[in-house]
Amino acid sequence: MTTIEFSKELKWGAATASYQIEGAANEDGRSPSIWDTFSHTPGNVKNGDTGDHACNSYHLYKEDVQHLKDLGIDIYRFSISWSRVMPEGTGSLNPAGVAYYRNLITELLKYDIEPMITLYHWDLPQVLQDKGGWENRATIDAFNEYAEAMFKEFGDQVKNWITINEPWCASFLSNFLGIHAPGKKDLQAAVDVSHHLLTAHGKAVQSFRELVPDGEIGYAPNLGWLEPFSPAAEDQDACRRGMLWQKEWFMDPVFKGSYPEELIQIFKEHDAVLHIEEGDLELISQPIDFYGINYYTGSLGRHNDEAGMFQVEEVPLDYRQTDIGWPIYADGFYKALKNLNETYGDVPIYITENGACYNHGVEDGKVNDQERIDYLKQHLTSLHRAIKAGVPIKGYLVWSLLDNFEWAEGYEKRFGIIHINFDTFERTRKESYYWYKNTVENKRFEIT
Ligand code: JJW
Repeated sequence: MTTIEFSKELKWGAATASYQIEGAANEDGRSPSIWDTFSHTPGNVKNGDTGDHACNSYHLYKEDVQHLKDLGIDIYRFSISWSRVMPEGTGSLNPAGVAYYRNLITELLKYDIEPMITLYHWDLPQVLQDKGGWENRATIDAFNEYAEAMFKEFGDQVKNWITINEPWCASFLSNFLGIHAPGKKDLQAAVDVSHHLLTAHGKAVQSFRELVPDGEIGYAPNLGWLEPFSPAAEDQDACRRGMLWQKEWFMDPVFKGSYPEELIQIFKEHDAVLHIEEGDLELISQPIDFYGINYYTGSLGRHNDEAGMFQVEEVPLDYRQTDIGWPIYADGFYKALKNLNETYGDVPIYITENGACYNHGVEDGKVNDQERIDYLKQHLTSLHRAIKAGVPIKGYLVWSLLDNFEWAEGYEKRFGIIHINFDTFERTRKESYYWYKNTVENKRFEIT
């Protein structure tokens, strides 16, 4: 038996996002977001699922906080629905929307659970999309207006903030690959969106320093890990290009004040130009207090002429994958963290998301999701290795507290440590919930 033990300082948490859990899409003055439009357009989401009802957390938040309390965690990461609190995208606040988050925060603080707010978890108000969305620089100012309003409303009670979640997904997956809202397939649009998201991040950080001087703010890029298939230069190069797209494109501007030249050139060869205005990179590269990493998967990568813009083909290391088809590569988690620390220095890191999709159902009142427990053990072991290697990890947040609306995959793909019956909204704690509770309480687990 082997024991993995963490220090008392490491914070533990769980994460969710507004559109994935709240439901109440048409209640109390919330306006539609791009995800309402996208999910209601046939063909975009598996089984025609939408976030109209989701987990109904808008009404059941007190029950959800009880599950958090019993879990014994330190931090709950959730996101604010921009269109719920500011239905016109800019301008006046919707009191009912603000009250929902105020009540949630109050409930969390009652049990000493620290709130961590994500400002943008992909649900842009549709009214702003109608004016060009993130392709339009005006959305940078709109985001800042919304962010400032939230800092003023909640900055006294909430000290942990994240500006943008997974900018790669919100730009390239959404505007180049067309898989997420708004569902475009336009490289130029995606490049513009990526830069505007980062600029919006920088501008909001600047406002935060004025409005919440005692708080901490960061952003949460997602990345997988591509390990070169062989030491051959062509495999190394292919992986470098693949990682540049996920990592350096979204992190060099923040930590080095520049975009990777090699990638600017590759985009140019595909007729997409990076448009930067004066002052953008200064805004983007302001110091942040931490960054979040969302890690799920990784592969070996090798050169293949036919494999897209970056000529990198992914080869799974073994045949195990989670129920969403993502290869399991816990070693990549360690390698990614170590590499990030070497590349960007000792900026504190939260693991803002890590978890696994397994679609177990309820049997005799139980959900036996041993595979999820195994996945968490493997990844927490990698995390422990990274901590041992000197990477400054502040906390680990599991994705997700609840099964929820998994974007283009709909409700079929389940990431929760709590099972949701999407007809009755009944919550059932999975075996992984009890395992995580035990791990959080003891700061350790056993590998047998
Ligand atoms: C990539 C796969 C084609 C969320 C992707 C699809 C198809 C070339 C999970 N993280 O629900 C990445 N998630 O809201 C945030 N992260 O393309 C939180 N990334 O490629 C979770 C989906 C994702 C993806 C999904």
